[in-house]
Amino acid sequence: MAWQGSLFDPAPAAARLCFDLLERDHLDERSWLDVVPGWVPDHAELFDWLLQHAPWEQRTRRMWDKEVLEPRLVASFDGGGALPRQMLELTEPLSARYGVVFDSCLVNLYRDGSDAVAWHADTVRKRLRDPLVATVSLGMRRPFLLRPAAGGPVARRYAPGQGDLIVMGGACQHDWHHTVPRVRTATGARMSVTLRHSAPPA
Ligand SMILES: O=C(O)CCC(=O)C(=O)O
Repeated sequence: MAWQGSLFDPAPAAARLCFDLLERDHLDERSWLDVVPGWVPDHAELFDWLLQHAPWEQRTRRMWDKEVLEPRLVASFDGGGALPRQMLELTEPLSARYGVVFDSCLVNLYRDGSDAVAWHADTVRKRLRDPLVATVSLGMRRPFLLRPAAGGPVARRYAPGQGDLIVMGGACQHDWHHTVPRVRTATGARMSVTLRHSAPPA
């Protein structure tokens, strides 16, 4: 594939996988977002490794009476076997900090500005109350927006990329929706490494 992580600018200087720069954004009294800029300083290497080694798939979606291509590629490490070392390096510090075992990983590749994901909340909310969803963004910065699930205007606009970490927590998956919208100009690809847990906190 033609995309390369090393084409992107370096991330802001931060200690690797360290939470010192973490800031919590309270969306409301029940929901929050933790943001750590440059959590993975060697994001370009991880981007390139995933591009080469992740089990990429082009999934389809049923829309009305038609099967349509999802506008992104996805790769699932769904806990059927042990996660690869590169993923465990991410899940172990997250599990230690948040007190849940992050045991599955879905990676999304937005090849250009026409790849996107529509407004939604993650389906893990149907199985777990107040699930945590951690996302490491690699490559190009793309808008990441949030709005109340009940409707209303966009309440938050982030632009994660280059190793930034965002953790959605509290009631975020119940009360809020998020999206990575299409953008007319995107000069490179973005990857999101999304990490989830399958059991509630011990
Ligand atoms: O790419 C992202 O940051 C969000 C991905 C997402 O929401 C999903 O795959 O459910």
